[in-house]
Amino acid sequence: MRHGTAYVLLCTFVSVVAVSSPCPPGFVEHKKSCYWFSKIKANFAEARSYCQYFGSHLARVTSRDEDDFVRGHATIHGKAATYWLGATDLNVEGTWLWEGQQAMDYSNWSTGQPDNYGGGEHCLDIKQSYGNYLWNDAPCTSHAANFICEKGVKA
Ligand SMILES: *[C@@H]1O[C@H](CO)[C@@H](O)[C@H](O)[C@H]1NC(C)=O
Ligand SMILES: [Ca+2]
Ligand SMILES: [Ca+2]
Repeated sequence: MRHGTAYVLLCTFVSVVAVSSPCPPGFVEHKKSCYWFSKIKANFAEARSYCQYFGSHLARVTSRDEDDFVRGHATIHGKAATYWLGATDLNVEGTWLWEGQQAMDYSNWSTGQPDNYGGGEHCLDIKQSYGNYLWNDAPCTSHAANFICEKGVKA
Protein backbone atom coordinates (compact mmCIF):
# COMPACT_ATOMS: atom_id res chain seq x y z
CA MET A 1 0.00 0.00 0.00
CA ARG A 2 2.86 2.37 0.82
CA HIS A 3 4.30 1.93 -2.66
CA GLY A 4 0.86 2.61 -4.09
CA THR A 5 0.55 5.86 -2.15
CA ALA A 6 4.03 7.01 -3.23
CA TYR A 7 3.15 6.21 -6.82
CA VAL A 8 -0.06 8.26 -6.64
CA LEU A 9 1.86 11.16 -5.09
CA LEU A 10 4.55 10.92 -7.78
CA CYS A 11 1.94 10.91 -10.53
CA THR A 12 0.23 13.94 -9.01
CA PHE A 13 3.55 15.76 -8.86
CA VAL A 14 4.41 14.86 -12.45
CA SER A 15 1.05 16.11 -13.73
CA VAL A 16 1.38 19.37 -11.82
CA VAL A 17 4.82 19.90 -13.38
CA ALA A 18 3.45 18.94 -16.81
CA VAL A 19 0.71 21.59 -16.72
CA SER A 20 2.96 24.33 -15.33
CA SER A 21 3.73 25.67 -18.84
CA PRO A 22 1.60 28.76 -19.45
CA CYS A 23 0.74 27.40 -22.90
CA PRO A 24 -1.82 24.72 -23.82
CA PRO A 25 -0.47 21.37 -25.06
CA GLY A 26 0.96 21.67 -28.56
CA PHE A 27 1.48 25.43 -28.29
CA VAL A 28 5.01 26.92 -28.25
CA GLU A 29 5.81 29.72 -25.81
CA HIS A 30 7.60 32.89 -26.92
CA LYS A 31 7.65 36.05 -24.83
CA LYS A 32 4.07 36.79 -23.80
CA SER A 33 2.32 34.53 -26.31
CA CYS A 34 1.68 30.89 -27.13
CA TYR A 35 1.79 29.74 -30.77
CA TRP A 36 0.39 26.69 -32.53
CA PHE A 37 1.89 25.79 -35.91
CA SER A 38 -0.80 23.66 -37.56
CA LYS A 39 -0.09 20.36 -39.25
CA ILE A 40 -3.40 20.63 -41.10
CA LYS A 41 -4.36 22.85 -44.03
CA ALA A 42 -7.40 25.11 -44.38
CA ASN A 43 -8.53 28.21 -46.22
CA PHE A 44 -8.22 31.51 -44.35
CA ALA A 45 -11.71 31.57 -42.81
CA GLU A 46 -11.48 27.94 -41.72
CA ALA A 47 -8.05 28.57 -40.22
CA ARG A 48 -9.45 31.51 -38.27
CA SER A 49 -12.25 29.26 -36.95
CA TYR A 50 -9.78 26.57 -35.88
CA CYS A 51 -7.80 29.13 -33.91
CA GLN A 52 -10.96 30.49 -32.26
CA TYR A 53 -12.02 26.96 -31.34
CA PHE A 54 -8.75 26.63 -29.40
CA GLY A 55 -9.28 29.97 -27.63
CA SER A 56 -6.74 31.71 -29.86
CA HIS A 57 -6.56 33.82 -33.02
CA LEU A 58 -4.50 33.72 -36.21
CA ALA A 59 -1.04 35.03 -35.30
CA ARG A 60 -0.45 38.79 -35.37
CA VAL A 61 3.22 39.43 -36.04
CA THR A 62 3.78 42.95 -34.78
CA SER A 63 7.54 43.20 -34.21
CA ARG A 64 10.87 42.12 -35.67
CA ASP A 65 11.40 39.87 -32.66
CA GLU A 66 8.09 38.10 -33.16
CA ASP A 67 8.75 37.87 -36.91
CA ASP A 68 12.14 36.27 -36.27
CA PHE A 69 10.59 33.79 -33.84
CA VAL A 70 7.82 32.78 -36.25
CA ARG A 71 10.20 32.47 -39.21
CA GLY A 72 12.74 30.56 -37.14
CA HIS A 73 10.18 28.10 -35.78
CA ALA A 74 8.68 27.56 -39.23
CA THR A 75 12.15 26.96 -40.67
CA ILE A 76 13.41 24.55 -38.02
CA HIS A 77 10.27 22.80 -36.76
CA GLY A 78 7.13 23.53 -38.77
CA LYS A 79 8.49 23.33 -42.31
CA ALA A 80 5.13 23.69 -44.04
CA ALA A 81 5.22 25.30 -47.50
CA THR A 82 2.83 28.09 -46.45
CA TYR A 83 1.23 29.41 -43.24
CA TRP A 84 -1.64 31.88 -42.85
CA LEU A 85 -1.14 34.81 -40.50
CA GLY A 86 -4.04 36.92 -39.20
CA ALA A 87 -4.13 39.97 -41.48
CA THR A 88 -6.17 41.04 -44.52
CA ASP A 89 -6.77 44.01 -46.79
CA LEU A 90 -10.39 42.94 -47.33
CA ASN A 91 -11.91 46.26 -46.19
CA VAL A 92 -9.75 48.66 -48.20
CA GLU A 93 -7.49 47.29 -50.94
CA GLY A 94 -3.86 47.89 -49.99
CA THR A 95 -4.62 48.78 -46.37
CA TRP A 96 -3.50 45.84 -44.27
CA LEU A 97 -5.00 45.31 -40.84
CA TRP A 98 -4.39 42.60 -38.29
CA GLU A 99 -7.58 40.86 -37.25
CA GLY A 100 -9.28 43.00 -34.68
CA GLN A 101 -8.61 46.05 -36.90
CA GLN A 102 -5.10 46.64 -35.53
CA ALA A 103 -2.92 48.72 -37.88
CA MET A 104 0.06 46.93 -39.44
CA ASP A 105 2.95 49.05 -38.18
CA TYR A 106 5.58 46.34 -38.68
CA SER A 107 5.74 44.31 -41.91
CA ASN A 108 8.28 42.17 -43.74
CA TRP A 109 6.98 41.56 -47.26
CA SER A 110 8.80 39.35 -49.72
CA THR A 111 10.29 41.20 -52.72
CA GLY A 112 7.50 42.47 -55.00
CA GLN A 113 4.74 41.70 -52.48
CA PRO A 114 1.98 42.51 -51.77
CA ASP A 115 1.10 42.40 -55.50
CA ASN A 116 -2.66 41.72 -55.26
CA TYR A 117 -2.09 39.24 -58.09
CA GLY A 118 -5.09 38.99 -60.41
CA GLY A 119 -6.85 41.54 -58.24
CA GLY A 120 -7.78 38.85 -55.73
CA GLU A 121 -5.15 38.57 -53.01
CA HIS A 122 -6.38 39.87 -49.66
CA CYS A 123 -5.03 37.49 -46.99
CA LEU A 124 -1.53 37.34 -45.48
CA ASP A 125 0.60 34.24 -45.69
CA ILE A 126 4.26 33.35 -45.32
CA LYS A 127 5.84 30.99 -47.82
CA GLN A 128 9.01 28.97 -47.51
CA SER A 129 9.69 29.65 -51.20
CA TYR A 130 9.32 33.42 -50.78
CA GLY A 131 12.59 34.40 -49.10
CA ASN A 132 12.22 31.71 -46.43
CA TYR A 133 8.84 32.72 -44.99
CA LEU A 134 8.76 36.39 -45.88
CA TRP A 135 5.28 37.85 -46.29
CA ASN A 136 2.91 37.53 -49.26
CA ASP A 137 -0.69 38.39 -50.08
CA ALA A 138 -2.66 35.36 -51.29
CA PRO A 139 -6.25 34.51 -52.26
CA CYS A 140 -8.25 33.92 -49.07
CA THR A 141 -10.51 31.11 -50.28
CA SER A 142 -9.03 29.33 -53.27
CA HIS A 143 -6.19 27.55 -51.57
CA ALA A 144 -5.52 25.66 -48.39
CA ALA A 145 -2.46 26.34 -46.25
CA ASN A 146 -1.15 25.53 -42.81
CA PHE A 147 -1.66 28.29 -40.27
CA ILE A 148 -0.33 29.73 -37.02
CA CYS A 149 -2.59 30.40 -34.03
CA GLU A 150 -1.58 32.70 -31.17
CA LYS A 151 -2.94 33.34 -27.71
CA GLY A 152 -1.67 35.53 -24.92
CA VAL A 153 0.00 33.91 -21.91
CA LYS A 154 -2.42 34.08 -18.98
CA ALA A 155 -1.28 36.60 -16.40
C1 LIG B 1 12.81 40.68 -42.51
O1 LIG B 1 13.34 39.40 -42.20
C2 LIG B 1 14.67 39.22 -42.67
C3 LIG B 1 15.05 37.76 -42.40
O2 LIG B 1 14.86 37.44 -41.04
C4 LIG B 1 15.59 40.23 -42.00
O3 LIG B 1 16.91 40.08 -42.49
C5 LIG B 1 15.08 41.64 -42.28
O4 LIG B 1 15.85 42.59 -41.60
C6 LIG B 1 13.61 41.76 -41.86
N1 LIG B 1 13.08 43.07 -42.24
C7 LIG B 1 12.64 43.95 -41.36
C8 LIG B 1 11.97 45.14 -41.92
O5 LIG B 1 12.74 43.80 -40.15
CA1 LIG C 1 -5.24 42.82 -51.74
CA1 LIG D 1 0.93 37.98 -53.69
